Amino acid sequence: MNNTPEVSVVLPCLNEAMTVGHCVEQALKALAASGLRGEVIVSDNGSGDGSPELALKAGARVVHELRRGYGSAYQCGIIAARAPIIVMADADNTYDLREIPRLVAKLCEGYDMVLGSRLGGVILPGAMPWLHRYVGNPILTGLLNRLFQLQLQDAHTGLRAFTRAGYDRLELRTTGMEFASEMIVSAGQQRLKVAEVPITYHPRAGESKLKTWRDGWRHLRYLMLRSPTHLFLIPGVALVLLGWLPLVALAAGPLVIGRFFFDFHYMIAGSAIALLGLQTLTLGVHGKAYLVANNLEHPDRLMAWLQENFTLERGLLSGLALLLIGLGFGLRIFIVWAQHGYENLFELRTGLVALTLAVSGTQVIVAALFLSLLRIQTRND
Ligand SMILES: Nc1nc2c(ncn2[C@@H]2O[C@H](COP(=O)(O)OP(=O)(O)OP(=O)(O)O)[C@@H](O)[C@H]2O)c(=O)[nH]1
Ligand SMILES: [Mg+2]
Repeated sequence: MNNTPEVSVVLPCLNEAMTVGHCVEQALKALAASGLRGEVIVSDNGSGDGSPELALKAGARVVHELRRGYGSAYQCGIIAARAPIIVMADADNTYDLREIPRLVAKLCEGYDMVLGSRLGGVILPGAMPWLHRYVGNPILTGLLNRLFQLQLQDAHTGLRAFTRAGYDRLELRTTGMEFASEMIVSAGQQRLKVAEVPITYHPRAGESKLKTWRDGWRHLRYLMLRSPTHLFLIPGVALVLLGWLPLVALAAGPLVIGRFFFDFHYMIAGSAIALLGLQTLTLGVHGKAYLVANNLEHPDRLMAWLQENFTLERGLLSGLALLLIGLGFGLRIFIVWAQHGYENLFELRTGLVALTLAVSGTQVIVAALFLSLLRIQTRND
């Protein structure tokens, strides 16, 4: 008889003595009732309340992870799972584990991952604080959808089913609660087929391990860092354009628009903004290259285009060209000054354009070198 489980249910557990035994039993019963060979793995993190013993008694396999954190616990538990289908859920009675077979059935329709949607299902009174229900979860899910072109109702649900093969493609590595975000972001990047099914969320027994502000920030921080396009590239391009606007518009002389008089002060600010923008923009390119090099992102159109066209040599040459144009303007100032007997130098406008071009050129040279360094890593990988 084949004893290999078809479904592994992984429950992370940190001091859930009140509920973990019930969760294990409920999961095992639900699997048996729908004719699925299953196992339950409880991933403990040094609970001091006897949770591991209770889990064991209820029929679970218990694994112990030394590194603290929700993500660490899952990584350890999922490594120990033996089935080709894995279900993750909390050990706190908030998810009705009798819903597991529904998620598995949906997965078997050909998906790589199925999420139990609380926001698209039922949230029982007292199950979710209003700050999470109406602020945290919708904002973080909305942001995630926007940044990574997804259309999910509830990205932070803890009840999920996925295939082992799909999971292995994600190469997840975060240790805290942001693991839940990482899984979704990576699933999007790896083009996993994801579906949602409505579920019911129940009030928790025992103390919550979720710290609203600490964990909310960990999610937000993670989402931002995985999207250099929004964090760096778009603001960088906007700043470069904003900075060059006064540099170009006022290069020939002051402008009067209505009651307003615009002079070189705006060019000084413009120069600083343009340089800051270019720096931010190049950080964005480097950030994207880093994600590609570490298999956290597939090269998009921009990165493919840069890979094709922005070789180190071309980067160095374009940077050098900008630097030389800047120096050329500088030389012109010097010549004009010399022609006037080195007196009364006031070439601020040209000077600012020259300075901005020369520094931008240098920055492009340095950025091209650094991008190449990141690409060496890509090739080695
Ligand atoms: N092993 C381990 N388990 C953890 C850790 N942090 C949380 N858990 C477990 O992960 C599950 C989710 O944590 P919860 O505190 O329920 O967080 P939540 O579901 O987002 O918040 P609530 O809605 O308040 O339940 C629970 O089963 C916890 O026991 C940890 O550091 N280590
Ligand atoms: Mg919970």
